[in-house]
Amino acid sequence: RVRSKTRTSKTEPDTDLSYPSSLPPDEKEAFIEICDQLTVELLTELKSRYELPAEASEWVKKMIEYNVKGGKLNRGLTVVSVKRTIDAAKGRVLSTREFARAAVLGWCIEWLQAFFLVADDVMDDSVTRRGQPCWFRLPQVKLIAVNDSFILESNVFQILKRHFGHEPFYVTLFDLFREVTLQTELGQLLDLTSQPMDGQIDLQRFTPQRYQLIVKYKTAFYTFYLPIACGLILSGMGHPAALTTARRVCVLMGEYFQVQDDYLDCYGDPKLIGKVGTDIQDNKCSWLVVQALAKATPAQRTVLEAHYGKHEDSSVAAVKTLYREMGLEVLFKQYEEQSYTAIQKELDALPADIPRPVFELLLKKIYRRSK
Ligand code: DMA
Ligand code: MG
Ligand code: MG
Ligand code: MG
Repeated sequence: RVRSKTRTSKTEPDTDLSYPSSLPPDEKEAFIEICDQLTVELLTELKSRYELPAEASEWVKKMIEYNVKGGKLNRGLTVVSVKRTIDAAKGRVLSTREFARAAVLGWCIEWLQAFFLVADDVMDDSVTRRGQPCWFRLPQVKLIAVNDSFILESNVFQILKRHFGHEPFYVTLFDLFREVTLQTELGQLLDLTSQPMDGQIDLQRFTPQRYQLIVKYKTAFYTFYLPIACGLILSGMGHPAALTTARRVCVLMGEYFQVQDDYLDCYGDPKLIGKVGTDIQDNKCSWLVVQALAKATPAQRTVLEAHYGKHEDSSVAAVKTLYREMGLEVLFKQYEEQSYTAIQKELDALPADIPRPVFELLLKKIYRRSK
């Protein structure tokens, strides 16, 4: 009898995994090289195990190249710095292999982010992302982008299984990614339904409480908590108490980060942020509109009611003029300083088992960011 050659779901032993024996000295370059290896592995598996014809795997290759690379890589690189910082405290230096494995986990987050962004741009009807047209804007792509975003999400779990399936902490990692994905999707739900669906504009719903809930779920968990938790788990430091402490600080930083994102949507330079703002047109529960509503006179509120959430250039301009009159730029700068100080204070109180330098580095990277 001929035995079926169909592969069972065996988890590869550690020795099956190859990592580059040397990497460029520049951390970011080395990190990017790992992405190329992961892409090759995924495409090979699509052809061999999933019978994907060359034409279709070519699509996936282009789709990955277009959407996964080209970000700031803050999230992915954070996994590496957590691992490095914890090892350094034990007097150890990362080997090339250890760097590569931390980088693989970092790329899982970058891949997850690519999934969220491809879908987010469809839902937000955005125009550009990372300095190029949004993926769904390409005439040959359109709504295939929806399925492509699912493929990017599945890729995360393929990479996790291949590289960490044999580890005792695999289930913990898997559960973390699954949980953070759901949290982000729920945040996106809150973001997208912050206005009633019947076309009525009800600015009463844009409260600071609603805002905090949206940004905690749609941004903080995947942007800050996920990379830190990944680094802790990979370093054998992912015990519940450490994760809970990390989560609290990450939620604070995430809120600060999304307030900046909302500010930059209106005031950022598209050449730097790589995207054109759409929050006013999209009727988003942005930090700016929440602040404006909190201090608006009845006349100013009428302006917002007439122009917020409208696509005409004149309405967008009217809202921007109002923001200027209300001094929202100054208010943001004040928030930025206050928030920075508050986070710094939290960091000073962190227990010893949390890698404080990593948080400090992250905070430094985002403080007064212009992109
Ligand atoms: C960001 O929301 C959240 C996710 C999950 C992508 P956003 O729409 O403000 O992001 P961006 O400004 O990058 O489109
Ligand atoms: Mg968006
Ligand atoms: Mg969005
Ligand atoms: Mg935004």
